[in-house]
Amino acid sequence: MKIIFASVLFFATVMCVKAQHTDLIANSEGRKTVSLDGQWQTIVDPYETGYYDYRYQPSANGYFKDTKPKSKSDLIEYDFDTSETLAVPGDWNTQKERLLLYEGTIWYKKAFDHQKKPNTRIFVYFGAASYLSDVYLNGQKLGRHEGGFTPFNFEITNLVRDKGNSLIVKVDNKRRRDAVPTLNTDWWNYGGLTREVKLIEVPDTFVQDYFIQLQKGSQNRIGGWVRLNGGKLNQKITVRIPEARISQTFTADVKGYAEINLNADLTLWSPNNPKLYDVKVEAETDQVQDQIGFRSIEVKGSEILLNGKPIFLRGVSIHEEAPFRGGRAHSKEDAGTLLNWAKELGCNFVRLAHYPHNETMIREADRMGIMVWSEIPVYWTILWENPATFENAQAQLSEMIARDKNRAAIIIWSVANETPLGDTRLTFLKKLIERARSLDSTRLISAALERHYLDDKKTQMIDDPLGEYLDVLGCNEYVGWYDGLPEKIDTLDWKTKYQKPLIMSEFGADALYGKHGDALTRWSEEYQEDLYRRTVKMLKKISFLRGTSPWILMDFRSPRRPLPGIQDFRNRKGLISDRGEKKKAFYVMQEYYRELGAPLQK
Ligand code: GCB
Repeated sequence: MKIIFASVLFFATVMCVKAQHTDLIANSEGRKTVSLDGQWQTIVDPYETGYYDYRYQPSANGYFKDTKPKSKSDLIEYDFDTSETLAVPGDWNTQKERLLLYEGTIWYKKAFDHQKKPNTRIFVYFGAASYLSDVYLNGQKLGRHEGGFTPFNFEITNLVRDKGNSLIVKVDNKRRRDAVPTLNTDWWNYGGLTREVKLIEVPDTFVQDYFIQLQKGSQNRIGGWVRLNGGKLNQKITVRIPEARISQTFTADVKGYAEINLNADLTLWSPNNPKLYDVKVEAETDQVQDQIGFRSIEVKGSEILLNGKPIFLRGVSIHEEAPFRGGRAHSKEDAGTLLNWAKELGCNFVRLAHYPHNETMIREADRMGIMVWSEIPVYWTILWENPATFENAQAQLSEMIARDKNRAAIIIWSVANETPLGDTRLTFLKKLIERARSLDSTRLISAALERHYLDDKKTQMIDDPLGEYLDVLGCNEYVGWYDGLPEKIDTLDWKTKYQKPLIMSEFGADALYGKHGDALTRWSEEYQEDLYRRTVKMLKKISFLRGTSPWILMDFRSPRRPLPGIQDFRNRKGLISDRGEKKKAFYVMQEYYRELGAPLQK
């Protein structure tokens, strides 16, 4: 009987892997937090011995129990406290040479004390963990999170102790066919607790989330909502923007939800003047503060309008890879280096490929006045027909929007990159677009599509049926690199079936910094430079072009790129090497952006 009870309990606590984590606490930055960053004890577990028993059944006494021998005869085959450590935040691959190519499970443990104050609730918040995480506190499972690039949190109010807490996370970065992304990509599969981990302390009833932006199409009317979580939901909520002399009170309904609607006379956010306001959301039991910019973004025919005026998006694509040291970028310094390079290039826009980047990057873009395209890793050939794959993609999309919906810098949500035409794919992506629009009606939706040739062998046609559902067309093209030699670029005409703006979301060529040759020598800076020259000429002729984000700002690691002495497992399409050296093509693009009105930078 005891055994049955114990195993039922075990099933409920350990096996309940579907346990939903609490909805995201928006703006973890503006809260009372305790950082858990630093060194964590870790156990590398390629066979998942800490999770499954020898019959490959989930074990009741896995590593998450963090058990210590009670006597000298006890058999315990692991010990976090004498195991090696890894830094958090940080990918594991670049911290230890033998982990560079590791794909599997690593267990992380952090011990901490926490004196909980009366009438407060505590959450543990993860900026991101790549890719699949099972989280335990003091031997109890908090839940599971899937997806390597979005934040999640769990409530630990009733589990946390004053002293000696053991927080354990099993992080597994094995690639899977049904995952998002799927098995093959063109970037490194960095694993680990790649972003910050913290405790967030809030009052019993707290402001869980809010959406405060200009209403679609308006430059003087703020719309949105505030949502409370807790036992006292029916409260008064005041939204204050002191600098704009705004203070308006709303009442949350019984579900803790209040709709926001107010007139505002604001200095609008733009690349020339990235004005952010201090915004306070004050409920009776809690208050939060954020810095929010206000701007409108719309399309009209093939124009993109920022604050009602046509704009050209002078962009560049960026991976979340750290300059100089390599590995996943996560710090303010990483963001500063990458975004300052983009500014130097003449950018007012960046495409943050191919997954949501860290929050610091978005907040820096907000402060620096750089518009952002943010996307989810629905990349190449996802399992379109698999419902769980869809749920996963939709969750990643929702978490991306939940975190960044108040950032003026973000103007575009992108749902996919270079996905193959087909009915199941179209249905999948249409549903994602519907979801994005239902969560955020104020921003533009795009996807990076492909083009095809018409019979004349020179017309590049963009008529992907998905185009009908997008606000802005994105198109990746590699004429002159994967498709012919650069002179082919001179012959092309561009057409689209849709009366919509186009962003050339990728083009480029690999060049090893310092390798010279003539313009037909692959991997040379001159080849890349020539390809950029010809591409810029071509771009100038596309009447519906409203933006470009060449591939890519900086060289990045990729297992698809083995060529010795040249690639050495790096995609070399950067305009800048991973050591910060600018290639010749950088200056071609800089010149083009100057002609398009980019201000001179240092
Ligand atoms: C693409 C992909 C990008 C690759 C790039 C390349 O089309 O979207 O992820 O890295 O091409 O270099 O081949």
